[in-house]
Amino acid sequence: MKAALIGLGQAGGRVAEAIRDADHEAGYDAVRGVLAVNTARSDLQGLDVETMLIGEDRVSGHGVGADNELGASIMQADVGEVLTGLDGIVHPETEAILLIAGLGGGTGSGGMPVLAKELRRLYDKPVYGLGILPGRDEGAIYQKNAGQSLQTVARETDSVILLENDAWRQTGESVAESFAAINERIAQRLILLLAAGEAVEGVGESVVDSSEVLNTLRPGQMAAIGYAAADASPDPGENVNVITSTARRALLTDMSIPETTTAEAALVIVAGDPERLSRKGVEKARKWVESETGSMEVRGGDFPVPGERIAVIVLLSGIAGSPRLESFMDRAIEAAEDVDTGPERKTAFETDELDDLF
Ligand SMILES: Nc1nc2c(ncn2[C@@H]2O[C@H](COP(=O)(O)OP(=O)(O)OP(=O)(O)O)[C@@H](O)[C@H]2O)c(=O)[nH]1
Ligand SMILES: [Mg+2]
Repeated sequence: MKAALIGLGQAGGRVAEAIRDADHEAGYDAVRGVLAVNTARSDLQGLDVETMLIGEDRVSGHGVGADNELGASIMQADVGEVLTGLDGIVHPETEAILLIAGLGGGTGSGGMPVLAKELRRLYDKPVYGLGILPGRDEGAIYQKNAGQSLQTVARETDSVILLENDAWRQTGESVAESFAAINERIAQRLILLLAAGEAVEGVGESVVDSSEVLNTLRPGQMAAIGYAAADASPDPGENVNVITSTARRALLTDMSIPETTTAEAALVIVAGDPERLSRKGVEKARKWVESETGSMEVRGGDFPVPGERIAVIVLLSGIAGSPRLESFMDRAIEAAEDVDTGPERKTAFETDELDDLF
């Protein structure tokens, strides 16, 4: 699928750049334009993509400091400029626009729903979100921002693919230490999804094409993605079990929203050398995902790429019932209460139960 990427805020810009790099490295040519938008000048300077600074009149290039209402208001005020900046980024052949942001901050969190709404009015193309949710040990303001933003993003985009920052974190690493590694993992998975059906020679009927990705991502729904890979045998017959066990690992151990195994629709993409891929294996994996997710709408197909390994992508759409997503929303609601009453809250040293001496 030919995609335009718009990274909003710090996380958005970095992840957009990582996806573009993964696309170039693999030679897929699915990413046809990238723009990074931020209110913080210094966060744009390190990026090797086209950039745009917004809100300079209000925050002088210093970011919005996790104030997502300010982030939304700045995007609203400067949206004309952003849309003009997309002239060279969104082309007639573009099949989807992907907005990317950390939903816990200010610029991306507030900016994504505002920009999505305007883009959907302007373009006759699907507008998707890739939203990063804060890890469990991030502060209350991030949880609150992300909960608020997620609700609005789900409403204003054609679908939002979610990632929780704890999902692919290695134990012992802080969130900040692992950003680069997490961003690479996001890129590796997203690019397979975007590139499936692109740059494929000698397309067979079992090959996934972009319409299957588009049809799996349903309007108003939240989605998650998982990935796993394994060495494959030169004999496709021996790879039936390799494909099914890899699909199992992708769904059970790697989802971008962990512990998410039910969905309304799903797509299973099996990437590998056509000489090694087994049609039977792909069909078995698809059937297994059907029974595991309880979805009657599971698409499956292959993505012919050279190499000795087989990789499986599982895309789940309609994951509102995910327990992990529910516990995130609980966290966000609780954080909103804390943040609202925050400034007046008494500490242990300022309690009503003890009178001051004088
Ligand atoms: N995966 C990942 N998450 C990030 C990265 N940078 C920040 N985050 C997460 O994104 C959220 C904060 O969003 P940022 O992108 O830093 O905020 P912003 O949009 O720049 O907004 P302001 O800085 O408030 O103006 C937090 O939950 C962070 O954990 C990154 O490079 N990768
Ligand atoms: Mg920032």
